[in-house]
Order: sequence, then structure tokens, then C-alpha cells
Amino acid sequence: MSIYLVNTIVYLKRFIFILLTFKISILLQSCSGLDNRSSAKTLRLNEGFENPIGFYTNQPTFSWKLPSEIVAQRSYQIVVASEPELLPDHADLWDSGKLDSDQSIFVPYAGEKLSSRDVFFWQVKFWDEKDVPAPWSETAKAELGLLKNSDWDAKWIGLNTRADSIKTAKTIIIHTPQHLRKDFEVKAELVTAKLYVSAKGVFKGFLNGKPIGNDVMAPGWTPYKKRIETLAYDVTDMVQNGSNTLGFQLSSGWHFGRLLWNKMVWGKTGSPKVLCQLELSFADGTKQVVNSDNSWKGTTEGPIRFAEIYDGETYNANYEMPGWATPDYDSSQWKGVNVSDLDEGISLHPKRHSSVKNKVTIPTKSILRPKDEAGVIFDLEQNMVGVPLVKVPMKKGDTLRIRFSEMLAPEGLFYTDNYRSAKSTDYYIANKDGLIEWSPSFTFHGFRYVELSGFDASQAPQKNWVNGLVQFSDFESNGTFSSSDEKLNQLQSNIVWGLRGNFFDIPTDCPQRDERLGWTGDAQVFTPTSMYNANVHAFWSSWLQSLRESQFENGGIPFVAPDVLENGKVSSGWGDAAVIIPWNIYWYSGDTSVLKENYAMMKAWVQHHKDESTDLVSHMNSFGDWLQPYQSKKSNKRGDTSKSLIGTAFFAHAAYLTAKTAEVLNKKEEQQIYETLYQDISKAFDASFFDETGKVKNGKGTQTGYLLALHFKLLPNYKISGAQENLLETIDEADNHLRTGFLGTPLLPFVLDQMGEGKLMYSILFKETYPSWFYSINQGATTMWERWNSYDKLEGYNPQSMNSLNHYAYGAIGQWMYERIAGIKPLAAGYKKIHIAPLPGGGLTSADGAYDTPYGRATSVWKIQDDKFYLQVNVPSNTSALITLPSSFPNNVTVNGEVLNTEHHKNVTKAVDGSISFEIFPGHYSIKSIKSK
Ligand code: RAM
Repeated sequence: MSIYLVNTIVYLKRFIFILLTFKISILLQSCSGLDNRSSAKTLRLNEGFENPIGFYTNQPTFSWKLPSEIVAQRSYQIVVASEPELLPDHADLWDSGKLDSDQSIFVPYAGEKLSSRDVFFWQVKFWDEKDVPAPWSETAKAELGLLKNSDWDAKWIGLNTRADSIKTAKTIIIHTPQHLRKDFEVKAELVTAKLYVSAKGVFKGFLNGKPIGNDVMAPGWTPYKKRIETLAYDVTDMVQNGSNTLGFQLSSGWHFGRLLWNKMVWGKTGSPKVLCQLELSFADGTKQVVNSDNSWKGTTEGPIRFAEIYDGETYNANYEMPGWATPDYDSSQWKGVNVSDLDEGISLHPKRHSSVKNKVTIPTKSILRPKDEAGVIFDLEQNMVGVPLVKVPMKKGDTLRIRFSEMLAPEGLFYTDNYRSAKSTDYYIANKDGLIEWSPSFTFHGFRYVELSGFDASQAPQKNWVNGLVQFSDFESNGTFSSSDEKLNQLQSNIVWGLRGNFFDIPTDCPQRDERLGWTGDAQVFTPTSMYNANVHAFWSSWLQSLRESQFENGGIPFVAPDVLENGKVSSGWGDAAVIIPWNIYWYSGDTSVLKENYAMMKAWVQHHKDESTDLVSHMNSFGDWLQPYQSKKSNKRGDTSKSLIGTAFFAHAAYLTAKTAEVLNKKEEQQIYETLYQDISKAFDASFFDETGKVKNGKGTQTGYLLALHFKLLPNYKISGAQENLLETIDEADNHLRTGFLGTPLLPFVLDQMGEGKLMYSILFKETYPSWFYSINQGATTMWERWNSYDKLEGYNPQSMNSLNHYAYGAIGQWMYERIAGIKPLAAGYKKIHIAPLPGGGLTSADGAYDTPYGRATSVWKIQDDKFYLQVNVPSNTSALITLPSSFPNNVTVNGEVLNTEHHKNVTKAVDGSISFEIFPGHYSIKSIKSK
């Protein structure tokens, strides 16, 4: 064969091969495309649970997302079965049948009754807008937890640590942490092992020496007299044939801790305890249960010598007990435990949101050595909440002292005064020379700087000696915001860090001083912003349960939940969390169950408002417009707005939202009652606090007074423009600065925006001088501060004792940043309809917002270039969007290159201010318009 022929054959073969592979890959692509692209995805239960174990309810709701190429859902079918093999055709628990509905979120289960420990599998199928069916989705799974107290055979166990514990101020006892253990044998072939566990206190579990799960400070914080959360772990892979050991470390946590300056709330008697039930199922059909009972042993002679939330942790390595949670360990010196029954009236219930976890690790960025101090300071350059992870050389017998600080005082001095009585100091005592690696287990700190002393002084400090383990409830980011302005981006970052720092199992006011409580007012103002930045739906629904459980018999809502103050007092604007938060969670998630669950609480709170009023004018106690800047001395942190005005405004608003809730829940009569009440309160409000020209009477005309009246719509139409002018005057008098505290600040951008004063709002937002958001950034803030002037670069800390550098309330501006700077907000609950309406200003040349709505990702990305406005939008499947272009860019609008016209585009309108609006379907759009001359 000639060489030529051989070559030709080789080429031909190659050609055929390439052709074939090309065809096959096309075929494969289209097949997989069919399956992957077309079936429903992201299958979730209730507030976003993915294949949960130990699930908290037997009333699931189902949510799914449609693939992005689908415009809308016309029908769906859900099938639920006890075995995956039964799906989709033989669903034994529920088959919804094909239902004509576009509902793809929170569809309630309507099948066979589900009970504790039940496992179910589910699939969903949808038909698109043209009635074309999609293939069945993948199968999702859920397993219910122990839903009733009677599901527990186990007993509470623990050592009595009252006697040998540390007594401090007043009646405060700090219990020595304990270790508990039990050996057990496994003889048959294991199929599953499930551990159900809780604690009065906080625990870490170990099985055969290995940690169980990675939860921090579990089970978390609830009103312990009513409800204690339980956790479930699948530990099948950790159990071995033969000998096994289950063990727990146990510390006081919130349940037995000193709280609120110096108070024992739940831990007045008794000691920390654990409750556990390890349920083993074997291949031969038999079962074995390892319960916490009187066969367990415990010791307080372990290495964790001291642990307290506010004060820190002490670890003495000389007390280490190697292998204490393994079968070989000799526990003959350990003591028998005390045993007690479950408590009547305290419900044990599966945790309904994720525990705190180590979420992010941040390294030391630089090392400082202040001249006159013993320690070395590690700067993480980010104020954070969690614990340090130290890897430090030590000498045997030495004590490493670890202190924390949010900011240094001028001249680089270590500052801890704003922690007040919280000692917030950890200690590690070394039992040998060499590198130790440690982080505390049962405390947490709020810090940017870590000071170490007591390490091996012959070694030069290295940055890798200290890392920060950032801890918060285990949720993920849900949205992003950025812009062309660096300070605005820093503000966004500070807001997100404020969220991370204060979503520590419950929403706290601050994470560092001797407080860290679930303040209702702070939570109320920050909820929408938190929803934009993280998937905190379950987190809020869970805390709302604690809020309900904390409501007083007279309908009052305590200052904090769980209620550690126990003073029976209420405050307007704070207790209103009971109404405002459920409404906001519903509005941003589309989940009506949050309204159902909380409706009774809302009504009782409105009634309480009424009881605290005369002729519908409130005389309720109030923290007022907390920390308003430049307030008169006698206001005592509560601002200058009349408390009666604030109380009446919130009373009206609570009635208004309760009416809207009644409407959603289809309670027509009650809707009417609350609407009328809202109208009546508004009249009383107007008559008591506003004169005929729309000016505040009977008190100081503050920015917040006007903001409440305008935002909550409490004035007759003819007074609105007068009130608006008065508001503008107060802003002008303040040289375009805000004069608002916790309650007024979140309303300011929305009221000004509504008035067409976006430019003014930008100028307030971009102010560099006190009081403003950027002022804190100019002073080096990496989190939101409690006060507008918590810290100053030259003068250091504000000397007031109440001064946290990690308080999320003023981060409430984040809502407006997403909704108006980027321009994404819901027009219908859960973003079934989306409004994309960016408002450029403040010299911004671009902004970029993305948000994971329950239906999928919505984005609004804009830039201004050469007098042109470019907008990129993504609208998720099964929704629709209204686009409103900025009034300053009304000309020559094109959508995906096509000129905007009423024939091809839906509902094109032009508003009085010149802004163009039109509706679009799901998909990607490039929109362009040109500046008005
Ligand atoms: C402070 C808290 C909180 C605030 C209350 C009124 O102690 O830090 O932020 O809501 O007071």
C-alpha cells in the first residue's frame, strides 16, 4: 500500500471518528438536556429544608424551582411515598393528582398522617405554560424527628455541679463543665443509628472518640420554661460492631448562664443536663436503644475548667483525659449521674432552623506590639463573632491568656471597656513544651483584635498563630449588592458582617458585651435587610415561635425574646416586632404559614396597644427613637419624638398589617374590623399630633415624627404635602443630615424616595460627617455600630458605657440599597411579581444587585455610560416583572435591541415624572435608554 493511501485511510478513519463522536455528544447533550433542563429542581420543605433529618413538623409544605428556560407553570403534581421505589406511580402517602395551578412554593401536604420518625420520599412534576409535561423531578427525602415528649424514654442526666462550682456576684453560679459517658455493645448487623439529643445547657457529642456533627452551642436558645429544642443526627457510620462509647461535654450555655448583666434566669436551681436517645435498627428487624439514664457516668475533672458565654473559657491541658469517649477508657473514677424525668409543660421539640456552626475562617492580617503592654496583638482587620483558633508555641505549665477587642483605643492601646462586665477572656494552660492548637467550645466573643500573652517568648509571633472562626446560624448568602462607590460597598460589607455577628441562634442586639439578647426592636427594623442578604426564613420563623411563647397573658410582648428580663414591660416599636416581622417574612418569602402561626399573637398585641391607649391615643411605654443623634439631655437615649406619637403610630401600623394578614388568611370580617381600627387610630393620631398645616403639635417636630406619619399613612391627604415640607425643613436645618434613631432611620429612604426626593436621600446617604453611615466608615468601621458616633479615629471610643461596635439596627438601610439602588423588590408576596426599578444617584455610575427569590435568581445590573443607561435584568421562571426606568433616562428605550413599542411590549406606560414602565416575562433582558436633554 502506498504511503499516500495509508494516510488517506487514516484521515478518513479519523474523520468518521470525529463525526461519530460529534453526533453522539449532540445526542447525549440533548438527552441529558431533556432530563436536567426540564424537571423541577431545588426541592425544599417548609422554610427551605433540604432532605432534612429530625424534621420539625408533620405538616410539610413543598417548594420547587422551574428550570430557567420555562416561562410559567400551568399545572403540577406531587407524589409522596414511604419507600422511594413506590414513586412516582404507587405513592402510598399522597398523590395530589394533576392540579391546575401556578403555585410552586409552599404547597401544603394533604396526605396520610405523618408521625415521629416517619421517613418520606417525594417527587414533583410540572406542566409548562403550553401544558407540556416535564419529567418527574429527582426524589427528595425527609425524616421526622421526635415530635412529642412521649417519644422520649430517656431521662435528663448530669452531675450536680452546684456544690463545687464558682460563685460570683450576687446569686450567680458558674457551673464547672462536665463530661458524661456510657459504653454499649452492638452485636447484630446495623442498618441505621439515629441519635436524638438535647441539653439544659450546651453540649458537644462524641461517639467512639469522634465528634458528632459540627454544631456550635447546641441545642440553642429558646424560652426554656416552654420549649427546649432537640437535634437529630444520623450516626450510622460512627457505630461499630462490638464495643462503643457515647459521650458528651456539657456546659452552662444560656440555660444555666449568667445573663443580662447578672441574672440567673432558668438556672436558679439544678445543674446542666443532657438528654439523649440513640436508636439502633438491625438487619434482623430488632432494635436497641441507648438512653441517657442512671447507667451513665460523669466527671468535672476534664480539661474545660471554666466556660461562660460572657466571660470566656479556661482549658487546662493537664486535665486532659485521652480517649475518654472510647470503649478502652477506664472511667472507674467517674461518678454516677443524677437522673430526672422530663418536665411537665416543657415541650421537647425538633429545632426548626439550623444550629450555629463555624462558617468562615479569617486569618490575621497584621501583628502589632504595643510598647507598654505585655501582649502581642493580632489584627484580623474585620470585626467578627466567634472564637479564635490559636496555634501557638508554649512552655509547659505556662498560661496563655487570650483577650479580645473590637477596636483599639488611640495609640494602639487594647480596649475592652465596652464589653462591660463580660470578661471575654480565654486561657489555655499547657501540659508540655511545644505548639498547642486550640479553640474554645462553649463561649463566643465579638472582636477584631486578639491579644496573646503567656506564649513561648523565645519565638517570634507569626500571623498563623491566630485565626478567627466566624460563627453564626448555618444559613447561606441569598443576595449580593455592589456599586461603583467603594464606601457604599464597604457599607454593604458592614451590613453583612452585622448580620453574621448577630444571628447567633437568635437575633441579638450585640454579640460582645454582657447582653447579647434578642431585642425585639432591633430585630423588627433589620428583618427585610436580613432577608435580602441571607436565607434566614427558617431562622426568623423559629424566633417568632420564641416570641409567641414569650408573649404575656395581656398580649404584651417583652423587650427581648427569649424573655430574660421577666419584668412584664413593653415598648412601642419594639413589641411591634410581633406584627411587623411575620408580615415581612410573608412578604419576602410568600409563605402564608408564618401568618397563620402568628396571627393570634398579632391580634393580642394590637389589643394590648388598645389597652395601653385612651381614645386610641397611646400612652404605652417606649424606648422611643432610640439613640437619636443630638437629642436633648433629658431624653435619656430615647430621642425627642413624643412617645405617645410613636406609640399611636405603631398602634395604627400594627392594626393595618393585621388587617392585611386577615385578608391573606381570608378572614373577611376581621379584615374589616382591623381596617376600621386603623382608620380610627389614624384619625386620633392626626388630631392629637398634627396641626392643620401638617406640622407636628404637642411636642417637637422631629424627622422621625414626620417619617412615621408619612410612611404609615396616618394623615389626611390635604396634610401630606405640608408634612412633607416640614420634614424637608428638618433635614435642611440639619445640613442634609439625618437626625433619626433606631425607629426613624429605616423609614427615611422610603419616605424621601416616595416624595421624589431620591437626590436628597443620596446626599444623606453619602454624607461623610456625623451623623451618617459613611462617617463610621471613615472611622474604620467594618461592622455596623450601635451609635452613629460609637468611635472616632482621633478620640477613640464614645465613653458611654453602652457602646457596641456590632449592632445591626442601622444596617436597615440595606433594604433600600437592594430595592432602589440596585432596584429589586417584590410587587407581590414572595416575588411572584417583581419590580425592577433602579434609582441612580449620588454620582454612582453602576450598581449590581442579585437576589435569590423563592422562584429563582432575580438580577438588576445597571451602568451609566456616555449619557446612556444600560440595564441587564434576569427574571426567574414562573414570575413576571415590571420594569421602571429612571425618569432621567426616558428616551430611545430598547429591549434586547428592539425599540420599545406598545405592540410588542406589555403595558408600556409613562408616569408624570417621565419614567417609562413596561412588563416582561421570565428571561434575560438587555435594556438601554438615553438621558433626557
Ligand atoms: C439596648 C440594646 C438594644 C436596644 C435597647 C433599647 O440595651 O442594645 O439595641 O434595643 O437597649
